[in-house]
Amino acid sequence: MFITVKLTVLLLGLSFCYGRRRYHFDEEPQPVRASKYGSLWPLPQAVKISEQSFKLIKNSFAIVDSKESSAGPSCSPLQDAYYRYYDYMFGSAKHRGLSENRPGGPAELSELQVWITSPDSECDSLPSVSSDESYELSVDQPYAILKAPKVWGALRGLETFSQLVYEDEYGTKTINSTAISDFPRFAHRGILLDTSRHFLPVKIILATLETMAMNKFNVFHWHIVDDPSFPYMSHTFPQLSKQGAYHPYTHVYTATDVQMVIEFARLRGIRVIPEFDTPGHTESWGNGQKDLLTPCYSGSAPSGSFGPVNPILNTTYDFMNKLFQEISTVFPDAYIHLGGDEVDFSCWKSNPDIQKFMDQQGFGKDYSKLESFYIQRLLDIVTTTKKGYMVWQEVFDNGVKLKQDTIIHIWKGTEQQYQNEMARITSAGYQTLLSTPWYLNRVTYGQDWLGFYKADPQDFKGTEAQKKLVVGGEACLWGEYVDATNLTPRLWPRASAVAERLWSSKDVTDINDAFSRLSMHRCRMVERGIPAEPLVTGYCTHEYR
Ligand code: CP6
Repeated sequence: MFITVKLTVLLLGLSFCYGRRRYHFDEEPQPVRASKYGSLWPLPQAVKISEQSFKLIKNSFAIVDSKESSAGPSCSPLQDAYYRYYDYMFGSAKHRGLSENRPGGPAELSELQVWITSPDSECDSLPSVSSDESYELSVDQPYAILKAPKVWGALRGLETFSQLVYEDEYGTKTINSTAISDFPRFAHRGILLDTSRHFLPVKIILATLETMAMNKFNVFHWHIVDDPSFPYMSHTFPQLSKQGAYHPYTHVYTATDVQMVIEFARLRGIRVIPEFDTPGHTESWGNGQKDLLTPCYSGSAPSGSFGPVNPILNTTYDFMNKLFQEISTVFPDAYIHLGGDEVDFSCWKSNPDIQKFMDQQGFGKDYSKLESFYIQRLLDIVTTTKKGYMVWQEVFDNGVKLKQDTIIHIWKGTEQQYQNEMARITSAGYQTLLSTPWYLNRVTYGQDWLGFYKADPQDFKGTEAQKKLVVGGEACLWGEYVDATNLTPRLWPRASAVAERLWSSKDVTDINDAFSRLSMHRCRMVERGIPAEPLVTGYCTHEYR
């Protein structure tokens, strides 16, 4: 239920100005009006903003634990976030003389009290797919209160609180009396980064995690290795990155790097799910691991090139066993992504040993049966690590037997095709995750955020029970044409459109309202130092510098 009161003076601080003319959307040209929800993004489930406003004064405002909170000064995700959000709210505040004490100005709000209501705050835990991210925020006198069962909800609520703060016409930090009750629509809201096509320095991964938190994303899908390079430094198989990375020392992720990424993400309520994609997309693995890949043949002799992982050798499975034992301890999340996409059969077809094996197994000429044979054995290995797994859709399409808690990740097809795929997967009782409409590496001219925004992961033919099996979605930034120079503006604010689709209520579909809020949200990211690209013509009050 949304009860709202008209706002008058809001939106001055973080304004994106529309100037003298109308902006024309693809379909329906309409004048752009400021949203009654200010710059909130993604829009909370229930918002009530009143006209009464309070001022926030840098030197007297504080974010504190409430007396009743189950979290205290040793709760690192909260203490860290208090500093972060204090800086975001006041960092750019210039000293503006006596404006804060002008006569007739608003009353002061001096505290935000944060109250973790459940006995176990989960301060020292890792976020998971079942983490409670709900919160309730009340901004009123004498102090604002943020109530959340767990730290994860408090983190989301702190971001929301910071989004309510704006500068009034005197430059005073101001917040309106507000009541918000909020929770995510989907539990899995991810970003995929590809660190194989181009190496991404840890610094830009951390900057992406920081921006993800501003957009309430909660999963970093780390497509860490692929054909062109193997930057993951394995302690069991050091040759993999020595021979397979673009550079053995400068273009690798050490154990310390990986731990840093995981802890930085945890402090923001973000899970890190690594993907070690096999049996295809493994060219770089072959450099450091003899006999792992299938030798391709040209006629009766090996051609010198290699194909997918060789599925007919026991040594392959010994290797996978040891590697996934390591991965399952280095990456603490309960899930690992096992890939399984785009396996090219031509090399397998050319190899006489593989042909013989196909005959022995009775696979005939159906190479998807060989692929399934491999994946089945890999799944058995990963099951011994007690992890859940995610796989790309081909694994389901090929009829591999999957554990019931497997998450099937949809990445291809037209709208019609991916919606049919979602119907098939969920009617078989599996959980699913959508990426097809959210390939942010694809660029077109114009406002392509609209297309990302309009896609809805529950728009397919199915029962309510089937719709519940949709765990969420991921925006993908494949790395062929992306490195640290262009990653950030390619991701933001286009990924923000996906963020709102995955967090907010299904009926949040007003394009004009979204445009207004997203323009301001984008300016806020710019103000926070993130070079997020513009949606269309216009300007920010505080431009990027
Ligand atoms: N790499 C891997 C890729 C892609 C996939 N897997 C991909 C395919 C088509 C497009 C974009 C990315 N680059 N390992 C498919 C999941 Cl358009």
